[in-house]
Amino acid sequence: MEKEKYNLTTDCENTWCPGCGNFGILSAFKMAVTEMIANGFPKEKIVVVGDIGCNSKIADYLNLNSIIGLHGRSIATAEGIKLADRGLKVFVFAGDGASLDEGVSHLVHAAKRNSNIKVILHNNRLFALTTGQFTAVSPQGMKTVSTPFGNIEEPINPLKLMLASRASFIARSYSAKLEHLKNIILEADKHKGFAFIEVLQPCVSFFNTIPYYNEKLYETVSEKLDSELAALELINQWDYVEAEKIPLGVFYKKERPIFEDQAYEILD
Ligand SMILES: Cc1ncc(C[n+]2csc(CCOP(=O)(O)OP(=O)(O)O)c2C)c(N)n1
Ligand code: SF4
Repeated sequence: MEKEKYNLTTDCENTWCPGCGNFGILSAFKMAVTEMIANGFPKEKIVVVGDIGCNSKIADYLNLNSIIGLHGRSIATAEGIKLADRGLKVFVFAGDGASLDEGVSHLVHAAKRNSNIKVILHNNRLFALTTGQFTAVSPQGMKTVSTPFGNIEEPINPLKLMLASRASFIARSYSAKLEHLKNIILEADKHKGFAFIEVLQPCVSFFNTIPYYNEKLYETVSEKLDSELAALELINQWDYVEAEKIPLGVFYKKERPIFEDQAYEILD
């Protein structure tokens, strides 16, 4: 029984491409959940909300309560779950296509209302499952099946979007840095309020960013976590165009009233 408590693996066949960054996210999340369970949190009260796409197969590979939402709508589903039972830990896994294109309004409004859910964004910078169309974070000039002459548009910066949307926890990690990602997931879990974790996740089949990230990424620790200006300085080190270095870490953290708690105050 004690052993079963820690079993997070399912017998579902894994269909990710060998070398995909999603494997690292799955491992880091399992490590984080193992710590949560070891610290006494009941496994059955952890909920995984998947979206649609390669990333969201993670829900099939985790022996946890889970639900797959509609494409771009998983954040709304997660908010409903958290509102129904504030005792649950609710983790959303979604791609950049889902959260920065189709469902961008859900992401913005969940951050704005400070819903106490944790969003883990698998940022591979394209729609991978459907064979690599461009998204809001694809580089300008990138040729994909939907931009055969090169992407005309400039990418948005999701962390700046989150800062402007009043997200109370903003962080970035890398799918190949398991310990770093695990620690950030645990920090997001402890944070009381909405948490956004961007995970840079190479898609080895359609946009292999591994050499680029291995050269540019570095880990940093912010001394002024509650300062929007300090966060912006870190975020601006990489504005999704060429950069000297790309920082990883928690960039912003500041507590403010939680949506669900305020809603229950009205109801009670
Ligand atoms: C509303 C809607 N639009 C489009 C699709 C088709 N579709 C399924 S998966 C997918 C790509 C998913 O890309 P992303 O969210 O970035 O996740 P990834 O596959 O890259 O992990 C698309 C466009 C869909 N299922 N529903
Ligand atoms: S297509 Fe890309 S994101 Fe999808 S499983 Fe393969 S490597 Fe991973």
